[in-house]
Amino acid sequence: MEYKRILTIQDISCVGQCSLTVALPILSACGHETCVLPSAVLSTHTAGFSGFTFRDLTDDMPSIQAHWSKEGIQFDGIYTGYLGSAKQVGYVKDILDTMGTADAVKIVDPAFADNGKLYPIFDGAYVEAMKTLCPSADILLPNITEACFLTGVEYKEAYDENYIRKLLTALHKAGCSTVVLTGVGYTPEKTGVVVYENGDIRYYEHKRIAKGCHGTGDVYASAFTGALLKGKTVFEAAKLAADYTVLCIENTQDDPDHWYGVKFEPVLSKLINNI
Ligand code: PXL
Repeated sequence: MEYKRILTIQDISCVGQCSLTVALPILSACGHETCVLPSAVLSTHTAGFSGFTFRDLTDDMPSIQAHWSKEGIQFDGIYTGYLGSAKQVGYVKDILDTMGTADAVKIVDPAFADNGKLYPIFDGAYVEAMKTLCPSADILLPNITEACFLTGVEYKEAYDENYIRKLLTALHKAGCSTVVLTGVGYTPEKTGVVVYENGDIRYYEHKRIAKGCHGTGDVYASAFTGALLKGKTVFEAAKLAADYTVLCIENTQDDPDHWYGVKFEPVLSKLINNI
């Protein structure tokens, strides 16, 4: 049985079901050894809670990496998400470039914006730094907002296939080889993911659940990484992760008190069975 060692770099939001509290259980449940590098520690995530604490761990990164190098530690997969600062993006780029095994898979979820807007702690300098990270990724997992910030293409709420093709071409020019673009829907009832690989574009469409939920990007990226490292193709992993994310939203939508994340744990077995 394949047993891969994955490093995931993203924040710990102590409460809020996102980032490491989602990635670690999902990747472990998929059967991978999961190592973590926390980018920051927050009391909660920043989408809907006010007064959250934020401890930036940027300055710890070089010594952690140096220790791993001294120990000869390498990773079969490196998956990055929400990072702590523009300076940190430089350190993470070095980790992507140097800490993988010869055939390591590197997955970057830009995780800095949604619905046309940057998340609260980020600014233009952070976006510029993220542009330098893209060429170090084998697979980029942006939503449409992030793809627009990374390419300068105008953000649109309503669009057609030509617009999506333009975004993918612009991302490719920016150095992204394979792209899984999330949240692409052409009708009110459906949404889906577009996979851009070797110049080919494939679309997996599935039902759109009216209620948008926080943390679904992290659930999606973690399930995608877990499935890919289990030997699924990029398109198969994109599809499995989409189906799992829909299940997580369905499992949460009837509980108004659970506005801050999705109840992904009770349906994890469905993801594992499909992998
Ligand atoms: O789910 C993305 C995410 C991760 N981490 C933190 C966030 C968000 C989205 O807002 O605030 C801290």
